[in-house]
Amino acid sequence: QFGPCLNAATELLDRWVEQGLGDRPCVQGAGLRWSYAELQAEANRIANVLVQELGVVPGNRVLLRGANTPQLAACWFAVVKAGAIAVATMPLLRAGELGKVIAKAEVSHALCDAALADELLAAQARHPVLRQVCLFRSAAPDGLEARSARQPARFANVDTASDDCVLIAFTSGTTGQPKGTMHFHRDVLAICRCWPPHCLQAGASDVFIGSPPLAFTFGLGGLLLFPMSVGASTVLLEKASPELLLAAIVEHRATVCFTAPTSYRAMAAQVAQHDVSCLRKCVSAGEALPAATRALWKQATGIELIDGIGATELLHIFISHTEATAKPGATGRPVPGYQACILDDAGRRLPPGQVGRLAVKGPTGCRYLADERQLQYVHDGWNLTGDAYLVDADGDYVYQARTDDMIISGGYNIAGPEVEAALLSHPAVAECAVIGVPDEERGQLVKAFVVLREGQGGDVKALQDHVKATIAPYKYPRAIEFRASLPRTETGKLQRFKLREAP
Ligand code: 3SK
Repeated sequence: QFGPCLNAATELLDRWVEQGLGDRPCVQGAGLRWSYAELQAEANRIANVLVQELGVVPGNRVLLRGANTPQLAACWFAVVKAGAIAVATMPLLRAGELGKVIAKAEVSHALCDAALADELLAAQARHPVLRQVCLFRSAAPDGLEARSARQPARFANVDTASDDCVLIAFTSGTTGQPKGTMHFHRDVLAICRCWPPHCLQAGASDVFIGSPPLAFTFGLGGLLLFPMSVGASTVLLEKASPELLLAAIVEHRATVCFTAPTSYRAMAAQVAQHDVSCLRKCVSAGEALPAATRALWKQATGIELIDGIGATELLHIFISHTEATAKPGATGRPVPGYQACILDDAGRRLPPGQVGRLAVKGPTGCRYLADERQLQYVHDGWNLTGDAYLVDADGDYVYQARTDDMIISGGYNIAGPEVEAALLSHPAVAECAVIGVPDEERGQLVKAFVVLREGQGGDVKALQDHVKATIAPYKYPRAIEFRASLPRTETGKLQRFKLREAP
């Protein structure tokens, strides 16, 4: 475990420079390539700006807003060094959503990419609690670059306690109601010591790349904390559509990729035209991985996806397999350091084979910021993640659905994602979402929303027959609607609640 005084930036960044390894490549993107020493110098200068010019004191909440760039990474470490709390926000948030974050987290300062300033300034006008906004990637005389150029490249990190808060990560989950989750310095280091050494096994020569924003803890861990915890380098992409991600993998000879199942599915269709022989580890999280997507990626690249389930509330992945132990359809086992079990609605443990609520305990856990939903999430020290799982005969955890995505139709319990996986194994289907809609006769009716692959026609009966032939026939979608796209969060999660609101 960790001692009482600890600053996560000392462990993840400064340590390498102190060990004489400052020249190692650390972070690249947006036309920049910084070594560990260069990132440290940038972060130190920004920390000096925060403290000396903007009046930040330990415990202040500093909102960070920007696409994935080395500058955003430097801002993140500057806030941590200054003993302040980084409030991560998704780049696509609008003024109204930013306002909720500012009010809830009592944000006093913000570092914002100049290209994304308008919505933040509009939010600031309505929330004067946000006293100072400083823009980076800006040529303005009071911009962060001009200010930091005047500051020394040395900074003595604030001597924070290991259980001082360092990060408030917001999650809207799949319901649209944002919640702030608080994480300590020790949590940031704990996630680097649990999943990566056991399930990823990356080393200093690896080059990490991927699509999740640093504002999403999947991206913060996978694209910043984990590479830096082993002295590796990372490529931060401002835009990471599947096409751009594939091209960037080739350009940077990336070896470790983090992205969501939908992105692997889209990349698999194009990968034959690219030399991705550099890739050695591919991590899928953010959403349940359909077996068909695992198979597609393996067929296209020879690489077994490392699947995992994490949660913003627990900071990162807590159940996962390695690529050596991967089993189609199963997420894996509790990551060393974490325990898991399956509970019924009354909180009793269920035996293998029975579907219930996933409960998780470990070095990280849910601490909602001023939110009574804490009472629903944590019981007796167990975090109830909102996922329905079963443990199979081998002891592997098998995802069924979000607990609110279980469909009860004609007396049967049907997991929407299982029907989605069956539909996805049909060659005409690019994407799909399955929900339960009210039905007089059956209670709920299984309804699928399907996005077709280019050039494919929508044949409802063919898709229904395909599902009936793939899984138990009673699960087939009795209603199918074709759509051009599906509602997703910025992190790629399906927003089934939006389909439920207006099915
Ligand atoms: O949302 C998730 O599934 C997730 C996965 C990995 C790390 C963090 C998160 C929030």
